[in-house]
Amino acid sequence: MLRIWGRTNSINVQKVMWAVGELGLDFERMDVGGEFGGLDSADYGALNPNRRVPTLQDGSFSLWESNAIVRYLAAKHAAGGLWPTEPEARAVADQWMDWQQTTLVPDMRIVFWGLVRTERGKRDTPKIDAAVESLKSLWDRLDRHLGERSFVAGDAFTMGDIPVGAMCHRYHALGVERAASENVAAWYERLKRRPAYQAHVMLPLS
Ligand SMILES: N[C@@H](CCC(=O)N[C@@H](CS)C(=O)NCC(=O)O)C(=O)O
Repeated sequence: MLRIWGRTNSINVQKVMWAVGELGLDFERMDVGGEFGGLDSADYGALNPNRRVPTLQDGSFSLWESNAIVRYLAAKHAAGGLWPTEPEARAVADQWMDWQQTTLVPDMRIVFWGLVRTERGKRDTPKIDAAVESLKSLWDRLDRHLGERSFVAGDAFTMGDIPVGAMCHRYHALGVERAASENVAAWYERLKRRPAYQAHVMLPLS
């Protein structure tokens, strides 16, 4: 059985849990990180030297980095489905997975930490406002891409939808001003109909 280490309110854990849910795999999840602590132990450090969540254990194999875990699970259990076998579709899925980590995360982190994890009086409002503005044009890039396809890598749901899809729920839940982004909105509605998204991603912000 798979073991996933990480608290449910971590977006990076949510990506992995969503993938596990889509694949219908048996799992046990261990609450570590955030208020649960546990990342400083020697045993956890041996599994994940970054001391972050998530970490996956699959038998004697362990893996960290959420997007790498999603790719691993998809390749192992759903080649031709969640893991596209056609090279161009897989590359496009990979592209948007990397884009989420490298391009979307910095501004999303500023807004999420600023509004959800920082007391009102201590917020750096100009910095948060600038990130909110920047996010409009970032999400617009995905909006233009989704104008020509139903999902990130084509007309079927794949691993490429998972990192940006998890972040999309968080973006909407933050309640900040967003651009119209009609294609993102329609795609988000499609994601919201997926039981694994409802179970593992559509959780209250905390
Ligand atoms: N790039 C890593 C980032 C991992 C990361 O920063 N995780 C955060 C939670 S989203 C964490 O472990 N924070 C410390 C904690 O939970 O105590 C990944 O995608 O897995």
